[in-house]
Amino acid sequence: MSDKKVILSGIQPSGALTLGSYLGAIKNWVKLSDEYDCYYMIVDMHAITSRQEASVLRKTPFEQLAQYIACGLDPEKNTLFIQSHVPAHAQLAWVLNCYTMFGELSRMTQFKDKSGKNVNNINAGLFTYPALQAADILLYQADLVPVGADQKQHIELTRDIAVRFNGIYGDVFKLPEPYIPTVGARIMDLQAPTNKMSKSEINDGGCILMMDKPEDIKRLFKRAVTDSETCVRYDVDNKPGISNLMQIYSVCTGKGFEEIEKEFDGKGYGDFKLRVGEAVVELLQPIREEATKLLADKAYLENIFKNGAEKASYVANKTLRKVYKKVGFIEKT
Ligand code: AQP
Repeated sequence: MSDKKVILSGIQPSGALTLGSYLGAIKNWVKLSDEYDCYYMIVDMHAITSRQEASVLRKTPFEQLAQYIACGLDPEKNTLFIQSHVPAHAQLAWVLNCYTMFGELSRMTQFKDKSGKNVNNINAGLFTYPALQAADILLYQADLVPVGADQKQHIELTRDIAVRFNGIYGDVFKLPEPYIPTVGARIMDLQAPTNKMSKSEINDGGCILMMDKPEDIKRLFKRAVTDSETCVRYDVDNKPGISNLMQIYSVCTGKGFEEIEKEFDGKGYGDFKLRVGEAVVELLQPIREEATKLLADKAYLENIFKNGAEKASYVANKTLRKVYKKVGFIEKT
């Protein structure tokens, strides 16, 4: 067992990965993977809180894994696995559901958003999603959870659940901290820049997929919504479109907002959008090529899932055994 701190994060296979998934999550995962003991999941159990097409769900995790690796996540260094391959997630989630309050879940912004958008499928899983997410995190005694800004509330609830459980049974769970990138934590839709770029809500022309072709990426940036001024300036409230493009450009190039403002001083939006599109293409092109190669070898990807699940199960089952014992469940002989 390594004495490195533990990181856990995951992405739902609820659609093809977007530029938002990459800049808000995976790019940071790669940065953290030298320093930490990292568990990165494909959270299929979370994905079915919205209706998924089974035939698509059978494929997406492979595409997602190929893209994780192509982004630089080394499967030898990181534990890459599918959530449903480790039954301890469902088992601990049930226990934690019994230590999570109805009122707490009712206050979750994501539940309110998603139930509001999907009135025909407000299922119990959508409501108790944060308890499953708490199980995901607490099973691995994670120190840090890299997430986008929209997930902060769920991590806070995870801590509250852990504090409640530890208060009754002693120190069972480590309290995790969210790790939210300063730039890139919320990449917005290019056509509706006050909405998050989202893989399951693809607005026409608003979403860049990681596997999009260079010419399509450039075209979508050319069409991105801006404002009636002509000056490249960071101001989220009054210039959400330009500010979003600046965020994207900043994460792609490592340049700060002031530097970007100077670079495009006196130039029109056309030049700026062209340059942002090119920067995104430079970033995504090698990933797309590598992911396409990896996807051709399904056996290789299956093997990574198998090894990842074994490694994850070993750690997760240790925590689960402790929890079962604490609550008074009789050990199976
Ligand atoms: N647009 C984004 N900007 C920054 N971060 C983002 N993330 C997702 N979209 C953006 C971060 O990626 C991680 C995994 O998210 P997820 O796929 O599990 O769920 P999500 O946040 O609900 O992502 P989507 O794309 O919006 O999925 P759907 O449409 O299925 O709900 C999280 O850390 C998230 O913050």
